[in-house]
Amino acid sequence: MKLSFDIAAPESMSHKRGFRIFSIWIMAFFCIFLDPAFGEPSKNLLTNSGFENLKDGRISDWQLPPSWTGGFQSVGEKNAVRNGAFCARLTPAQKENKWWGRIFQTVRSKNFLGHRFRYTVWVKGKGEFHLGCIEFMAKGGDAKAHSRLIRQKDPVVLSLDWQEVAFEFQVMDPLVKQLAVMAEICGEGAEASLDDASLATATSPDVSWTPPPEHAMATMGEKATFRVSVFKGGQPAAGMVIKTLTCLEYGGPCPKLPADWTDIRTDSLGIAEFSFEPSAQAAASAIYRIVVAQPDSGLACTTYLEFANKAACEAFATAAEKAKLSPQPAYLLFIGDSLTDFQRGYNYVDELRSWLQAAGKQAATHNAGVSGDFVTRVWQRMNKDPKVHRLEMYDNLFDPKPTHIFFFLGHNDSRVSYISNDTQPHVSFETFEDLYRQIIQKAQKETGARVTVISSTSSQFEVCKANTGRARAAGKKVPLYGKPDVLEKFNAMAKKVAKETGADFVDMYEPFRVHPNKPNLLDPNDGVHLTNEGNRLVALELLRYLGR
Ligand SMILES: [Ca+2]
Repeated sequence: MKLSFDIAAPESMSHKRGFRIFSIWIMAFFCIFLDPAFGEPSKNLLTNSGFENLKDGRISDWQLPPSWTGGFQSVGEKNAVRNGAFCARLTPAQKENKWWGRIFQTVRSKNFLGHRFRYTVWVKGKGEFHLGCIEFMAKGGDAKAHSRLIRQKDPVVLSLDWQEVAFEFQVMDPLVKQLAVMAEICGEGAEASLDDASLATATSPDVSWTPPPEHAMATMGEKATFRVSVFKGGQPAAGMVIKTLTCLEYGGPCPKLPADWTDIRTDSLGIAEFSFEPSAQAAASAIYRIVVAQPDSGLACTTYLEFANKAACEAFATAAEKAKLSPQPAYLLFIGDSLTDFQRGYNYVDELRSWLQAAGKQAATHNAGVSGDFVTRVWQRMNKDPKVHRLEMYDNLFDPKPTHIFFFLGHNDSRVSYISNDTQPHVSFETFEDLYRQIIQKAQKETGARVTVISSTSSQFEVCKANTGRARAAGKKVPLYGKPDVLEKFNAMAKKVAKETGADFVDMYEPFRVHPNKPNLLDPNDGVHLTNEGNRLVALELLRYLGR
């Protein structure tokens, strides 16, 4: 996805803003980003916050786009570093008659609306230094205002001693679709050493609440009602403003529902209640995003709400009721590819968790899915190979210790290559067997959890073939996904390995293959990824498995 990135030059030393607009494009892959659960105030939402990680000699995760200016280098001299082996040095260059240098990092979550953040960086050097944030706006409206840079009001004058610079901000504009934090040095001859950056949610310590669930499924034609209880100093807080914002997240026309905040106030018991009912024209599998915020305290949360027909809701409720979950509280870890990684917040992991919780079970989930994964990469990441794609996705994989681990892999392993004339799978059959066994055994040994191997789903192969055919006709040597005979061979091997290691096996292939409405389950563009209907089938099958 491309984001427009129009940022003004820094404020000049006088009172005038630099009005010249720079326009660059950055690639922002937010669909694959981990969505950290906000609400844990101490959690650092930045990656490479200590500037320790380098890629091809450059500092990872932080960017200095070509239309900005300045120098940004890693420094490893012992006396220069505050913590670890490296810090970063930011220096200015002359542009638009000003000396400045600026870097940014994109926040890896889209659930920032309503939250108050505290962004801090330890800095030393000389010159004037600013922290700030960049809000990227949804398209539409003022075409020029695709992003907005907000600086801390007064610059910090640097000295040769380390000092912690802090900037607090709150994101309340519903049009903001992505967030970044930035650091800037100004002045000729200036330079800043940066280390130990942090971005965390910041809430008032005396205010707490019971927010709505992270995900909920309601019966179509009925109102979904949520309650929020707010406490101040441990007592129910009356008259507190609660803001809610509802927009269509999935399964509808673009642009999404017009969204603006609605204000309600807590009653004398500190309770605020609000309801949502989709229009009669809404798509049956639409998902709504409801942001709830208590702006004075900085408390905020996101609920994903979906509606299903009565029969589907009853099937879920029955399966969740029968699901046996032991021990409780249960902590369910999911390891998989894009089928697990995509649609975070409302995919099968979330549907499974919210139905278990609705049935009164104590269940928490950890979604460690990584788009594009296959057994080799899972194994490398489990063994902390520094070169592996998105290594940080398995940080604290077994902490807290899971009670249940689900593996849901196979589509990337079994895709066949163009150069082999669609005969050779991406991962050899022997490697798949060997590594899947080692992965399961390592998980069992290190956690003692109940391990479940889920077979890969059946694809809509006609769509896979057409999709690949189009790309190849355009000269791309892309692989072919979803070949039934190859998938079946890999699934049989997954089943064999599960049996040998004492893991459970859930066949997700047949429920998809024989489903009367199979095309509804799979992305019509590629035939492999799950639609919301597909996610619901996976969630329901897993609930039924837990009840067996
Ligand atoms: Ca460091």
